[in-house]
Amino acid sequence: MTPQLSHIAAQFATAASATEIVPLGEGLINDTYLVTTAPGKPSYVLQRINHHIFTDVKGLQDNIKAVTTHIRRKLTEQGVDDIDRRVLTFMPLVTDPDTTYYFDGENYWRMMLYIPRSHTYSEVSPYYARFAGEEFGRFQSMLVDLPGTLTETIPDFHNMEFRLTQLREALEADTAGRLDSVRDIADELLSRADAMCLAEQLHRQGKLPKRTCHCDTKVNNMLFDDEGKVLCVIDLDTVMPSYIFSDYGDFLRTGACTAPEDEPDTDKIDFDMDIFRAFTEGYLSTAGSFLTPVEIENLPYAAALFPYMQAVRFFTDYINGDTYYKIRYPEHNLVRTRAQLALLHRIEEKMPQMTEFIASKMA
Ligand code: GN1
Ligand code: MG
Repeated sequence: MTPQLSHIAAQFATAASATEIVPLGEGLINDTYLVTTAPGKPSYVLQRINHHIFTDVKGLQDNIKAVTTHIRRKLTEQGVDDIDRRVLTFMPLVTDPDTTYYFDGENYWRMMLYIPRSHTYSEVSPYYARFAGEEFGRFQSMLVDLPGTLTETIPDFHNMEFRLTQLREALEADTAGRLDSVRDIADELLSRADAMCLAEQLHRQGKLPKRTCHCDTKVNNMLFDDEGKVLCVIDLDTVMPSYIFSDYGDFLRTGACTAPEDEPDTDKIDFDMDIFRAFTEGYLSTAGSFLTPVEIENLPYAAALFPYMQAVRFFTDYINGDTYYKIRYPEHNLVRTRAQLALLHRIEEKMPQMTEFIASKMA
């Protein structure tokens, strides 16, 4: 535990002071630590917010407050008894009960209650995928009547047209001089550009609404209890208005993929239809009541869109010289890109089956 970290932890109004602070999780953007305090007292999660990416930290924390307060109220109305395990609790500053972040002159920090006896997984079985689908659908449905509008913490975050503009700019500049050796990937990505911007096209035609979405529904952004039941959704940084495709598609990108998102051996990458079916069934059971026919019929497109968008984002970062995502080795973003493209290919083969399954559920 460095003196700097314990000094930061001490800025927050917690039940007891830190005795141990160790790194936690594997996020690609923020730095996360588990803070242990005295025996019998709660533990906490301390996070350094990447403010180069989340430039409006106040707006970010205001969003999170609006969302967690709203969900807390809904759970209370529903008579749920273990509310502190079902929604995140952010700690205020010792000096200011209305502020949930601390600026140390260089970095922004926040702290939340650690939910004991909780687990995250990087893979799920079909059995748990069903619970995950139900929970993300429930999360979206609880936020359907969220008063006011949320800030787009990262503007145009899941806007495919914008992500392609960033890619084209990166290719044009070729800052790191890497384009020559990977031109085939650039060509493949650009050849699908128009088809993959369907969501923006539908939105402009007034056929696709924006709703409050989580926008980072990777499988490891969900907490499960000891019995494997879903407790709650975590990592609320990107909760913002988006198309429901975001949450549906990004879960399947990681949850239904048979390998990690940076698997170097693309032969190991497949799209697991059992997980697809279980997740989709769960999702439709809780979100089906508010989804429109256009949203439902384009769920297979959503499943393809997110590996594609992630390939575009990883590749853009590779071309830019790795300025956005944390990398563990020089070619990491390129390996990630290839893995996402391989997954996209597997998904494209299975889209007719997906369409058929969804139609059968809605019949
Ligand atoms: C980032 O920080 P993390 O790992 O939860 C990224 C997501 C990507 C994901 C890919 C703010 O999420 O959009 O899908 O990496 N978050 C941001 O693993 O860019
Ligand atoms: Mg995360």
